[in-house]
Amino acid sequence: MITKQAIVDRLLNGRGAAGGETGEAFAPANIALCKYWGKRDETLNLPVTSSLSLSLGTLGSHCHLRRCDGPDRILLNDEPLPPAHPFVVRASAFLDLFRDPSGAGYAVAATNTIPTAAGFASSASGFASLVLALDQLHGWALTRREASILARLGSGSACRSLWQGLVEWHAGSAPDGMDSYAEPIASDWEALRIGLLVLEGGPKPISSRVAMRRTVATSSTYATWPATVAADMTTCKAAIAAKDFDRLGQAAESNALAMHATMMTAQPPVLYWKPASVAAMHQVWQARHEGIPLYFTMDAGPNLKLIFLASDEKAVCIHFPSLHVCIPHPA
Ligand code: 2P0
Repeated sequence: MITKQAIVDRLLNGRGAAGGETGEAFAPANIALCKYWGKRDETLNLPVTSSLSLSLGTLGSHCHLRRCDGPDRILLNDEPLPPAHPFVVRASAFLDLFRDPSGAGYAVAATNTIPTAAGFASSASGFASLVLALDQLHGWALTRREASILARLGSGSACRSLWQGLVEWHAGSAPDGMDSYAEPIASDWEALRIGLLVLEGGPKPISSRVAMRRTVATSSTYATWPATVAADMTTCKAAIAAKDFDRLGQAAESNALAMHATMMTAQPPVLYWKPASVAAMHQVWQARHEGIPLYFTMDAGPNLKLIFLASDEKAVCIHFPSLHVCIPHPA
């Protein structure tokens, strides 16, 4: 088995002469239009399939970093977290991969601009911003591809949070994952919009990591998932090249529903949907029936994300007044 430490040591070998006192970075959150659901390597977060995402613009994570004496000190949204907090345990285990030989700690101040009460995951932007801040602090001069590989070791979807806009994560096939990284999809499609529809906050009944593992191990329909994603990726990329919004929206919505279908057929089943989620899906379909090109996607939670074009924002917000609209390519 290849360890995370082996990958980090190989990537950072001989680097770090020009470090500074602090590191500071922002990374946007991202929402997948073609989902990452299932790992071929649990240690290195290597996915079964490629995936494709859209960033949330100014919604994401800021990370400020410096060295400190003693154990790591972690502030989340200005609140000091106790050492046993799950966020501290996960962040410190990741920071262990990069620590100076002295074993000194890191003082991390993480601030999420994504509404935390809304139940939207911020681990992707959190790990991406942490890697960029570590790069500054240590002076590694990482390429974005190398940063993407390191962010993946923290959380799979974090490898897509190094860029704004449309991003593809190449699944790769190498056992060490050096060919499993993300990169932006060249596109000047500035009219794309994504909206967050908050239906329920609160903690998830089951983490996406656990649900993913259970789906791969037990779902009676998971065998069809890789071919479904491959076809949806091809459709989405062709739709992006042609700026064919309906084709993109249809493939993204269908991909999200197919992912949820693999969870529902796991044992025991995983169903993140709540009555309000289903009601919102019907509302999206009704809006579409009325002529508004509007599509949804859904992740490991009950909330929906709506995809539409800037020209339809007013009409969409009449149907969904509480929608938080994001511009994936902020100025
Ligand atoms: C995605 N999700 O593509 C999919 C769709 C959730 C549903 O990536 O175990 O937090 O850290 O690699 O990245 C959430 O999974 O999982 C996720 P780990 P991660 O956005």
